[in-house]
Amino acid sequence: MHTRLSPAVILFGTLAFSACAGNNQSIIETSVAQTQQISQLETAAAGAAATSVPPNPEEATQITVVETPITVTHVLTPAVPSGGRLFYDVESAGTAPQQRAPYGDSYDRNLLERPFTQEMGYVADLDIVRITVASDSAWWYVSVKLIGMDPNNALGINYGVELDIDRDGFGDYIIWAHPPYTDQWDTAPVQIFQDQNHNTGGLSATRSDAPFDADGYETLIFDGSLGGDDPDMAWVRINAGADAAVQFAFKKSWSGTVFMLGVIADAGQKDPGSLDYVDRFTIIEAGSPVKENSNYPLKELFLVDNTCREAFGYVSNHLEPQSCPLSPTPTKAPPQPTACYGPECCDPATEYWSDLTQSCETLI
Ligand SMILES: [Ca+2]
Ligand SMILES: [Ca+2]
Ligand SMILES: [Ca+2]
Ligand SMILES: [Ca+2]
Repeated sequence: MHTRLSPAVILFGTLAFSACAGNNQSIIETSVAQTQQISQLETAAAGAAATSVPPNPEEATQITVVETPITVTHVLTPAVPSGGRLFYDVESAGTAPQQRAPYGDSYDRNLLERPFTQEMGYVADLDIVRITVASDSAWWYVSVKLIGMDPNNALGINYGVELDIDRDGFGDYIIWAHPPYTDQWDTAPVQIFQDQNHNTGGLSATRSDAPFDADGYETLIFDGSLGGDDPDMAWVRINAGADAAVQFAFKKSWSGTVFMLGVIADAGQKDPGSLDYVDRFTIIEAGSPVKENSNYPLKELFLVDNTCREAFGYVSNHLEPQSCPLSPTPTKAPPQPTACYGPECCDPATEYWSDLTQSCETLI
């Protein structure tokens, strides 16, 4: 159970008016609850309308805002996840001294690797490294490993989990957490927004449609600080383990068990109604964190990192828009002694090692 102060507006109205009828003047006070007197006043005012003096606006109405506590009582609390499936994001720690991301910023695919300020200052607490998704009978758990250790960074970082239920590349829900965070499961920092009019991907989930005006995830369906019909839908905590700088839990009974899932860390735009950000800014406006890109450095879109979307509850063909690439299939065949495998096999002048594909990829 937690208690929050939430603004509840209580009106103590003091309605005063001056009505002149010849030399007569009357001032009548009433409260909002005294509706009968208000009615009488309105009748009197109407009768004197021809000769009334307009009320002084400063004296006409007094509004007092009183904060009353809202108590949220929980029924079901997440447990401690174990196991789960991993997927990875590019990390920029190694290249941060050169004020650049190594790669991993594929603008048309809505894949952002921008844990940098607009001046290309690196923010480790924004840099997603890997995601672990686990479940039990009641919950999905999403653990986010960051390079940094302080999700309560003074920049104010929102962390989000995007769910694409029908796997069309247009996100359908975002579980959106805001600081301050604690190491205890809490719903108060969590909201869930839904896209009800299918425009989180703009016109296409596979390209930047900027400049495109849309409302992203526009509908708030859960606010953990207020409770609601189900006060237990989504939770967050921090520092839950080496791979869980930020950890989410959300109810299976709400989300179902089939979706694509991606994660975002955001200290820049911080606006679910503007996702996908690649549809708000052209690549020229947004800039690039990759030095080999002609749009380097970052410009309008910065302080944000996100992941590809991994499939859960079904067998993916990895062709879904915004999906993670196919991971190499584990094989029991012994490694070929002459085969070169690993980052040391890449030509540093033209290639980089990809944790996603487990192979050398050509620098863009
Ligand atoms: Ca990253
Ligand atoms: Ca969708
Ligand atoms: Ca798009
Ligand atoms: Ca929308």
